[in-house]
Amino acid sequence: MLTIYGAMRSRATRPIWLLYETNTPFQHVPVIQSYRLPDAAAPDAPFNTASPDFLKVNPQGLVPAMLDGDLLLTESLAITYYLARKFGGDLAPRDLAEEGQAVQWALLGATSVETPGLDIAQVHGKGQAGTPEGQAIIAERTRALARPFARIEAHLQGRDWLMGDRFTVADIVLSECVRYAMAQPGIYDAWPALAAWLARCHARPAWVRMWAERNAEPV
Ligand SMILES: N[C@@H](CCC(=O)N[C@@H](CS)C(=O)NCC(=O)O)C(=O)O
Repeated sequence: MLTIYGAMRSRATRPIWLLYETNTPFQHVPVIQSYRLPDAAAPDAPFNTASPDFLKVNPQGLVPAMLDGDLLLTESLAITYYLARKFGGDLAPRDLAEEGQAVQWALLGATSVETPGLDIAQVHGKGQAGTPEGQAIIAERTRALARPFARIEAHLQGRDWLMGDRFTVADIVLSECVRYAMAQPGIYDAWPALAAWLARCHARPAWVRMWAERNAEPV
C-alpha cells in the first residue's frame, strides 16, 4: 500500500494534503524528527528519523519519504508532484506549459520562501519574537520574502489560483511554504492578492483536515 512516512509537524503535510484532496487511501507512518526527542536512541523512543528501521527506508534520515510499491521517493515536492500525477486528475499539470509553471512555483517555494518562512516560524515557536535578536531575524527574513512575495502578488492579480484557472498541486506546495511566516502579525499585509490566495487555500476542506491533525500532534 502507498505509505507516507513523516509526522504531521513536518513537510509531510504537503503530500498528505494532496492525498486528502483526492481521497486516496494510504498508510501513514508518523516518523518524528529525532531532534524533537530528548533521546532518540532510547529503547522506548518513538519511531524517529534516526531509528535504524527508518534509515533503511531513507538513509538521509529525513521525512517525508514515500513508498509506492518498490518506488521510494524522498523530497516533499517530488512526492507531492508524483502523487498529483498518479491520483490528482486536474490537480496535476495538464500540458508542458503547466509542467513548467508547476516546477517554477515549487522551486520558488523551496529556494526563496521556505527558509526565511521557517526562520520566522522558529522565532515565534521559541517565544523569541519579542526579543531584539528575534526581531532582527524577523526583519531580515521579512526583507528576504519581499521579492518572492512580489512575484506571487503580481501573478495573482485577477487570478484565484497559480495556474490554469483551477486549484492545483502548485497551490499546495507553494502555499505550504508561504504559510510558514503566518505567525508574524501583518506579514502578508503588503501582499493582498497573496493573502487572499492563502486564505482560499486554507478554506479547502482537505487543508482544514490536515491542519487539525497537524495541530493535534504535540509540539
Ligand atoms: N528538502 C526536504 C527537506 C526534508 C526535511 O528537512 N525534513 C525534516 C522535517 S520537515 C526532517 O526530517 N528533519 C529531521 C532531521 O533533520 O533530523 C523535503 O522537502 O522533503
